[in-house]
Amino acid sequence: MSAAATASKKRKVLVTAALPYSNNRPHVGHLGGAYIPADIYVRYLRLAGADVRFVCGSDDHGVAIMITAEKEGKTPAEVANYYRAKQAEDFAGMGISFDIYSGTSVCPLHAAQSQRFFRHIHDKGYFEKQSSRQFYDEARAAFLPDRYVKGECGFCGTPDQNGDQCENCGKMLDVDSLKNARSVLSGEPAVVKDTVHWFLDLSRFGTEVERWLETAKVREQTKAYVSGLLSTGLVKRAMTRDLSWGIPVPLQDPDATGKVLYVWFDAPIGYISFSQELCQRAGQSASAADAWWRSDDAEVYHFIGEDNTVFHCIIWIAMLAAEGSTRLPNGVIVNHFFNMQLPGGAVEKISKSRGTAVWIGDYLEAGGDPDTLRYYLTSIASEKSRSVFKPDDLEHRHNGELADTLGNLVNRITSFTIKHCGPNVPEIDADKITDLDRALEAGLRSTFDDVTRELEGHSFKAALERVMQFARECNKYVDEKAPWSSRKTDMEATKVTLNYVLHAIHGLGVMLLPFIPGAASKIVGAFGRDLPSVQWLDAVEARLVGAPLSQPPILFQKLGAQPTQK
Ligand code: B3M
Ligand code: ZN
Repeated sequence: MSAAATASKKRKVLVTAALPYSNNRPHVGHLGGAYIPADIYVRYLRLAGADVRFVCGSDDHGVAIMITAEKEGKTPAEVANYYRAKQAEDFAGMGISFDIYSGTSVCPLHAAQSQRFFRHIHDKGYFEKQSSRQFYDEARAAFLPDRYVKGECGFCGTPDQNGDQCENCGKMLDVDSLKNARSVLSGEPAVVKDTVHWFLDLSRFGTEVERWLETAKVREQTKAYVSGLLSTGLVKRAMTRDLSWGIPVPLQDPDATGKVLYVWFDAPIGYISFSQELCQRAGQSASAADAWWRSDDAEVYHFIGEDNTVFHCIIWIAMLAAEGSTRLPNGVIVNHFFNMQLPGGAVEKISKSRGTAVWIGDYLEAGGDPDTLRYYLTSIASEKSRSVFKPDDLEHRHNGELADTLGNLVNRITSFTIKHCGPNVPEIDADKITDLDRALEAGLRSTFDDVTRELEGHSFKAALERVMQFARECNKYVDEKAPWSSRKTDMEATKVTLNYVLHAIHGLGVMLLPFIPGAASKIVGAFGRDLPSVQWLDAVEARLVGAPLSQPPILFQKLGAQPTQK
């Protein structure tokens, strides 16, 4: 049985979703990769009675934002503020239920928290100040961090790679292993020059990372990937940069002048500073966030896309171990990317520049139902390997699964019951209960157990499939029991059928709340239940006899259908 269902003490869980760079609006790949799975988990935990905080915000520093600012003729802060607001709007439109959406350049606690972290690690002697060779753009007289340079991976030869990591082989890259590097700023070949930086020798924390990986909740392929990186050995990484936009390096050292913290140093600290900001907004002190970040009773989970794995499963763990006052996360849940099927059938990577992305803002603006997209993205979730987003498939599943299997079941059973038995869940005569009815009830229970287990194990796709399998069982049950004909000869037996299937529908509604909150709240609403009072266990334990029943609105209109003639 799940911890959530049996624990007497309230479980405390903090869930984060990757902080998107604030130079972009989210597309379906982002949503399906991190934000929807995190939101499903959070909604489930809230229903299960846990004390949850869902923390996110934008990653405002770093080169990505500077490049956009340069292109758009704006300041980095203007770019960050613009996109942060758009991101918040898109996430809200999709029902992503963050408790806070802050930003690393606007959270009032973030700079100080990041500097404290840096100083603490520095005071413990874990940084090595070193002159290092960095790419440099002579035309622009600027050092070129990670993403300001592109070149060929020296390990596998893949062209057009950023300076930090090869997208193809996953190896970390540096001035020696990135070949034929060119500056993104000027397009000129990048030269290599000396500059002083503060390095964290990750190999000093190899044992901590390894030990963490043994017990952390991570998917199998994540574990294999990180173990692989550990076995080839960890390197020193510079935690400072020569940039004008970022959090100043907090040291009284002339060499620190003009330098800022590496964006991947300050960004994950955002998880902590935003949690503190959330506490302050609730009228508590910032240190109230320690109940999650420093207590062994709490759990912390990070949801991310595959490209962020190294940063969360190695660098962040090493940073936390070095700093020492904050607990390590209980899990890092990684999803792979989606590819996109284009008209004509070809499959490509989602790419902004090639125009293959489906933007959330566009989807919502065109009147797209957030539930449909949440459902579809979960049903194709890339939990084990990359999967493909197929626009036709989205419509197909919406019509076949959401409208026909689910919506139709709910609408026809509620309207049939109200018409023939009145506006309450019917009472039943126990003598009329048959094996078919008992089997449906047992099916609801086993579905609930399976779905709970899958959600606890972060297998959201399997959890949703299991719920929908039960929806099909419900349809089969109704077809077999045929209440539309039994009502003519045996109203009492018909009431049993309706009572049982209504309990099942209610259970479906509760179990679907994390996945498709809009439609699912209409389902539980049909039983006169208002959301805050609904609990996860109600899916199987609610006693609904006599509960007021109302006809919910049509849950899902078919997509692509011609308007019907009146
Ligand atoms: N901003 C990378 C990304 O948006 C980075 C994530 C930070 S999570 C702390 O993919
Ligand atoms: Zn490579």
